Amino acid sequence: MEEYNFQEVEKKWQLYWEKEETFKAKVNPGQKKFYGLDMFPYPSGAGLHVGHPLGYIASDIFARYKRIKGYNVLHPMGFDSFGLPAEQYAVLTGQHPAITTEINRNRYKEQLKNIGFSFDWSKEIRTSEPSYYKWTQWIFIQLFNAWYDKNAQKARPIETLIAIFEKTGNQTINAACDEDTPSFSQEGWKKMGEKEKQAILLKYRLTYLADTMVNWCPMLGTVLANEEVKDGVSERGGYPVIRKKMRQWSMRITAYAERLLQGLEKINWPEPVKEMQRHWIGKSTGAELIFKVSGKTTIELKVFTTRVDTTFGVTYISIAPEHELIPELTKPEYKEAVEKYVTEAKNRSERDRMSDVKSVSGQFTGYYAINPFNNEEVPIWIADYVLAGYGTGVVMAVPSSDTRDYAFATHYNLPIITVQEGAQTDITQPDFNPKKGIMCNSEFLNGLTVPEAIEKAIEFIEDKGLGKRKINYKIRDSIFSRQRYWGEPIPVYYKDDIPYVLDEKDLPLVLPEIDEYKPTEAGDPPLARAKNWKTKEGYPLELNTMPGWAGSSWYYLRYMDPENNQRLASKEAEAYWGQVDLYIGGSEHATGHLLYSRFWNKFLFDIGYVSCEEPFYKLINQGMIQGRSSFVYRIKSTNTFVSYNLKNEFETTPLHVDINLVHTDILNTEAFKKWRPDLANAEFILEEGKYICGSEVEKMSKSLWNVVNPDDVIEKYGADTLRMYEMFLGPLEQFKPWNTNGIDGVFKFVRKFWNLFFNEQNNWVISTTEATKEELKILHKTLKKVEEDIERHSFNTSVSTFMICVNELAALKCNKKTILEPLVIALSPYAPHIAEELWQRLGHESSITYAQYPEWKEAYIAESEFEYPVSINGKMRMKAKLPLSFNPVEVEQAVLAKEEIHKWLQGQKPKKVIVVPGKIVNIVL
Ligand code: ANZ
Repeated sequence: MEEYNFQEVEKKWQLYWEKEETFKAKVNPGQKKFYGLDMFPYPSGAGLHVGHPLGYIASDIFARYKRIKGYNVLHPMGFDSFGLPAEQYAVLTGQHPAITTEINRNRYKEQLKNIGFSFDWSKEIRTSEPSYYKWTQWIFIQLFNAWYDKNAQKARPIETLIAIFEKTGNQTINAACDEDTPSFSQEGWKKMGEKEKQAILLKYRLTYLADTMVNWCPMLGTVLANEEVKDGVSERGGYPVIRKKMRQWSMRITAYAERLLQGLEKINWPEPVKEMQRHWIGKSTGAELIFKVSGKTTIELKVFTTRVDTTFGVTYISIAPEHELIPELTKPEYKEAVEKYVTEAKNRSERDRMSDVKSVSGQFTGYYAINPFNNEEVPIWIADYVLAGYGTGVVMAVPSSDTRDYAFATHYNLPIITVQEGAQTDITQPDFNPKKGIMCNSEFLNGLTVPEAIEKAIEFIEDKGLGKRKINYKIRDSIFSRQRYWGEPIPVYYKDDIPYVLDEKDLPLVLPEIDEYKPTEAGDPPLARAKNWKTKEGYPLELNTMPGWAGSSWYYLRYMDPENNQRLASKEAEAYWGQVDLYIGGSEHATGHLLYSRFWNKFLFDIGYVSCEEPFYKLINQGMIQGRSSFVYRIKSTNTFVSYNLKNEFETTPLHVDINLVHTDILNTEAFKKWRPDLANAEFILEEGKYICGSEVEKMSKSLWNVVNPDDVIEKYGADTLRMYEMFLGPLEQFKPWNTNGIDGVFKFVRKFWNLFFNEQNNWVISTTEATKEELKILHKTLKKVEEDIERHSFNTSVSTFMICVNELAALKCNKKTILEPLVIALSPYAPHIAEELWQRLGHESSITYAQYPEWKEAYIAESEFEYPVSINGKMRMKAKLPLSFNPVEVEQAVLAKEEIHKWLQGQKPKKVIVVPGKIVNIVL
């Protein structure tokens, strides 16, 4: 029998889809829409491995399913094509990153096409194309020209802010702005010169230049994000990193903190991702409380606390090493120690400082603060667990209630006063004494729960003027400047040192050509190498570029209308496609990309360019496919390798071996010797004539030699098998090892399905005879299960349902059109190539893509009979198969009429017969 020629069939349909533009999506207001999106890849030099397409396969199945369910589907793909690896390669080789990127993108595209995805390639975008980043730059300009009105809870044009300044200054305004914004009146504003005015406006703009503490790595010549720094050195390369103030562009994401938090309630995302975002936004409700300083009437220390109710337990105050009051707050005899401490502490990254509970460190200043609740003096310390950028940078330390304060107090022998949660009883006075500033809470906070005590304590301090209620967010504004080449130029020029944005008509500001892709000797970013990097008028242009997340923060919008050069997407297309209905991608983007794009989307919503406040309605994080690495064991200081089960007799070092040299754990020793020159004369200690390798499940990575290339799998088994197999591996969200053992089963399934349509001579044998009840039941229960599973994104169970179905139909030798044709449609999202081929052979002229999902009918599935368990005096004794249509009386009669029952009744007459229809029969004797 001739076998199903998947290679030929798959190529045929891939070409057909391309030629016919089968998946091209057009706005069609009369039809319901579905927007299914994948996180687009960065085209790296290594190409795709089988782990990458896992999510793409799932979303493709869903997109194809939605089409046969009658939806107009937008399912695009593109490339996040700016980025560091191409730049680093360029630094090393001089090869322009655009060239490397283009080569990699072509390879990715080809690999993706081989898998048979239903992407609308006419909508492909690349973030590094000027026609794309023109709009990334345009968004930057809009952010620059906007401020955030906290009363209206939205972004507004900067002109409206200027108008307010001109009328009333900034004293009545409720806006998101820099901490150090000075207050000025209407006259004050009018008196300012252009430079001064611009400096003030920068403090309000949604993207702004400011001196920010950054992690600066002199050797790499760039700023690093917190997560790129470990123990004071760069994660890549291990170069020293210092904390340094630099003038950087930032995005005022903090203005949107509350909306980013609230918006999470309106979207269908995995709870852990929402929780990570909540945590990242870090809303905390508490109070600012004022501590006076003993002997320093000029200074008041404001603390932020979430637990005002514990103020009685305060035994010291700690302030951040960066706090600007430190010089003033240091007694001369402590000056030297304080300065030394401050220098050391500043160089530790925030993350280290927060997480390192064990190695607490601090320095006493010589001054004391006064506890406003009881007038006790407590020492003022500098401690690096206090962060400058959070709250007020000053903490009232309560060692009895807070673990970090406790560790610190124990370390430095500071007192610990035990306070009872929410109820402190050891104070004698009944109430606040305004003269002495003493209060007690025996009647005041006693017996309350913690939240009640906090609430009451806040009311109390507000009442007495000791402080006020305060909400803080942990989220920081995002630094937006990168000292790199391969990113979007920031559309800014400088006049008199003041930044101005380019005119929109001058966009895109195209990345200039430069001779080398690294910083200049003077330490300026690579763009400083560009000749004539100036505006037409001769003003110098910005040298920093945008970070990797800029282009990916809005790409889902561009797919809607990628060729538009008037707008980032036409109103019509945006209104129609709206929100992404299903977004599939890795969980590593939980707080980066997924937060930034929500922020930009909300901003674009505020200025009227998008119609949905949240960009992604449903999110699924696919799990990772791990690799199965193979190991050989080299006997120490020899070139002899010992087989797995004998290795304990020697002292060995394990060595990753290319999995292509290993088959079912047996090493191809000849190929191994040719693998690397140093192995040419390797010797082996075998077991039963074979060299057995060890194995381990690890991340799939080139460096671990465990990468499986989808091209190879497709070559051997076909894309349909790859698609179904990836789904079959387990639930989409789970992490799971790639294990080719099961792939044969899926491969057989595909051929078995094909064989339902052909006889042994490979002749088409589809019959038009009417289907039997049994066949209909198999079909309809399959359709039902598959539909229910796919709706809840359970793809692995759908695949096994198809397998069961095909086995059952094969056993019946079913070749009826009325059964097989609907099945082909239902299978088409999973195995689109074979489905197209059979569909065509079934006599259809157009693609199966737009067939209609077959409706399943309960009537065919419903069981007509039920096997009742019959219990007698509580013991199950026999079974009775009866029609489900019987009423209880009929069931009772039928059971009692059974031959077998007499054995159990032994002539006795039942006292009672209880029938639960469709469930059980109980006989009481
Ligand atoms: C007294 C107290 C008692 C506190 C207690 C906590 C527990 P969240 O919830 O994260 O907002 N804090 C305030 N500013 C800080 C800073 N810049 N760096 C480090 N810690 C700071 O935490 C707020 C609490 O963290 C505040 O409430 C303060 O300690 C501390 F049983 O005040 B608390």
